[in-house]
Amino acid sequence: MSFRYSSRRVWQRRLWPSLTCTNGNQRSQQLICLHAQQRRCVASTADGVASTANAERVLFPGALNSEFTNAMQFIRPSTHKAIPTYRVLDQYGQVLDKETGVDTEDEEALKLYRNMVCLSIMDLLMFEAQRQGRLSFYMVSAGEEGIAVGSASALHPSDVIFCQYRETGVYMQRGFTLDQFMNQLFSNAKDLGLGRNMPVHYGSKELNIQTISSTLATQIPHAAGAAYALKLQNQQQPDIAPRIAVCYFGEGAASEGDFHAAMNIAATRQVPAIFVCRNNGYAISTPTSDQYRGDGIASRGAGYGMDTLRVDGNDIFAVRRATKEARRLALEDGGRPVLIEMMAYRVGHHSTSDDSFAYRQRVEVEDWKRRDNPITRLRKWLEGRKLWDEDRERALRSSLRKEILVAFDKAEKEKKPPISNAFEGVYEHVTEEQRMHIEELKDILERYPKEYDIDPYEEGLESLTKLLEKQK
Ligand SMILES: Cc1ncc(C[n+]2csc(CCOP(=O)(O)OP(=O)(O)O)c2C)c(N)n1
Ligand SMILES: [Mg+2]
Repeated sequence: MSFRYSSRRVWQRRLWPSLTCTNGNQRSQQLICLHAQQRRCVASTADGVASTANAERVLFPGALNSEFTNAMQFIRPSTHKAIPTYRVLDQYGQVLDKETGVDTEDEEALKLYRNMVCLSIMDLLMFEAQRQGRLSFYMVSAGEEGIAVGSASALHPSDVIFCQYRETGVYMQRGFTLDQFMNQLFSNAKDLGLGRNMPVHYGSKELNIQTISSTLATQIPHAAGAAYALKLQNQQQPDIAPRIAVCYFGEGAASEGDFHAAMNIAATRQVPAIFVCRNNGYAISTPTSDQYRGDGIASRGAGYGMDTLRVDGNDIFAVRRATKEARRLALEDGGRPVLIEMMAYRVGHHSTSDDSFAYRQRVEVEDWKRRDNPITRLRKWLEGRKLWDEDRERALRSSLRKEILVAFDKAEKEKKPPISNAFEGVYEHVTEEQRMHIEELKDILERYPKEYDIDPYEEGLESLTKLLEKQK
């Protein structure tokens, strides 16, 4: 009895300061949480206590429910079995558990297949376009199409998504159009990002996908923070459908400090978030064997106290089912973070700036291409159900190719945004220093018209003159 009393006082002392700067409504909600936490604390202490002479376990504040032992056994990860990899289909497109089956309608499966094929064709064409000098940069998703398309298909459109850069399939599945992709790749005047970002750094407010940033792992704490905001919003606005934050990152990004900070805050705050790690075996030229010694990234999720699953990324049905279940878990008890490690192999080069055969054998890549692939695995399943054949494949590929090239040509011909755009959007008014830069730039462009072709830019030099006048 006396323990219960003192534990309540400890909880009150710990939590009371955070209650002082809130309004009445928030305060009563926090009090409800406080009482729930007290109840949990008391329940977990009721039968195992250090003060009892023959206690079997101790309740250190930092390790609840740990049994005493007189056997000194270091944990040796190398003696443990690796975390298993969840699959629905085998490599031949056969359903492994006939009873559970596949929870995707035929029509939906065909749509997923179409999007994966579209993504792979777009990747090939854009990679070539970069080689021809028509695009400055590109990154393909080869081998990882199932992860992006499959997981996005299991989310709610209002969920807020944070991507790394190899998740073009997430955008495609959410409805980002070919025109929108192409406008961004060409940084033209119709680009949603105003032509200010590197190619492949898409973003869409309408589709609830935050704009990609190249600075590795920064999206992970952003997602944890957004998920915390969503947790509060879900509580405070019960008549709106609850939503979660979803964050994608590579296993290489998981070596950044930001990853660890984000995991820990997400776990301690119990936020409604899914962290999707794409483990594709490489961080540019660094293979996973040089990145970590533990059991992939999944073991870290368990370390942070999160529900965690490892999934075969070549199996789109497994990806979909895992994401659907993760979303359900993420919204349980007001919020809970979940980590899914999706396994795949990066078939393509890291980006158009990389030649991966400088650090890996061609035969390794060829082996993987032959062995497994998310597109061929789904195709085998579709063929097994008589939903697909060679003729349909040929027709689909030819029509997608045409659609992509039409969008490509259109975007290539579009004007670039006005040059003045480079100076806008940071300060409310043009600063003195910026004014000097604008004048200098204008002067250079006027003096060297042969060196600097300003024809492709909307309004030509006029936009700079206008900006200077507007800001007088
Ligand atoms: C903070 C930071 N450090 C380094 C880089 C350079 N960089 C770009 S991508 C990359 C590898 C990331 O690997 P991974 O997260 O596994 O993603 P993948 O490219 O395999 O999809 C590195 C090191 C960067 N962009 N940002
Ligand atoms: Mg990687």
